Amino acid sequence: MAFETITVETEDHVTIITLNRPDAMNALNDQLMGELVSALQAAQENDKVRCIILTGSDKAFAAGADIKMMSEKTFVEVFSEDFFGPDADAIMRIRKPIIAAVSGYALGGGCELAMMCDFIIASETAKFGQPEINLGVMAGLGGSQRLTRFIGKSKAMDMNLTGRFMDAEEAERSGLVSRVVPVKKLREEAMAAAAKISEKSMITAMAVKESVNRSYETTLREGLLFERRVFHSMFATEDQKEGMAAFMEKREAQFRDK
Ligand code: CO8
Repeated sequence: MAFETITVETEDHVTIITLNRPDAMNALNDQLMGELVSALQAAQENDKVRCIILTGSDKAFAAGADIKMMSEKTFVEVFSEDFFGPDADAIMRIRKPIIAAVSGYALGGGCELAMMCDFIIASETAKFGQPEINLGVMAGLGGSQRLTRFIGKSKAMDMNLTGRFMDAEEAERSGLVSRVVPVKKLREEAMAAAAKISEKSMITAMAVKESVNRSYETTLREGLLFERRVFHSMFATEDQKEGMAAFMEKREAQFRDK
């Protein structure tokens, strides 16, 4: 597939999608979102791919939705087309693990896109923010919802109301990102994490993703029951037998995604 606003490479079992609109700090427009969804769906359908990395440039993961594109839109247009809604839904339907590898600006829709991934590895230069209020709008893809669950009400209010940026160190301290690494090591660290995930049973990895995500959608009681039932169901897989046998035989497990 030929893309203009992203690049896509597959190395071993990992698809790396790089946002690539350098002149616009990787701002998200209709074309980029469409291409991103296509690339993610292709990775989902490719049996060889076991993990996905979404990244940008050293300067910007993405500086938000494209302001030039949005500036002329009317309420009727954004409401009728459900602006970015179907794209966000499609991203959330990807069942394989997605790691966001963030350097530079992750602002507005860029921060929200990173939060749609399963976890975020940041470089020391990463800056997160929900500065939409400066444009006379507010977050629309999770900046008032996911961010609040990730970092708590006080910090989410601070970010959304003042529009200030959060650096990588504060983002890690607040639980927004899982680790911070030097900018030169970002790709290597993300690839190493993706390689680790690729060694696991894909069935189990998808179940983990579904279960952790469920914790944001439901009550603790329902979530715990969901988790327990998924755990029980894993005893129907060959990979559970293999994983436990390998432990007892003191060897590496050979998972077959069955
Ligand atoms: N959209 C379009 N173009 C952008 C964007 C953007 N979000 N961000 C940067 N650019 C462009 C600039 O216009 C500039 O282009 P040009 O050279 O043609 O003028 C180029 O990128 C470089 O940017 P700067 O010259 O501004 O670079 P600086 O290093 O001085 O500043 C910043 C970098 C801090 C990232 C700055 O560009 C900035 O503040 N950008 C805007 C950040 C922002 O407000 N983001 C939020 C956008 S709104 C949003 O994301 C809503 C998402 C929800 C969607 C809802 C769906 C339901």
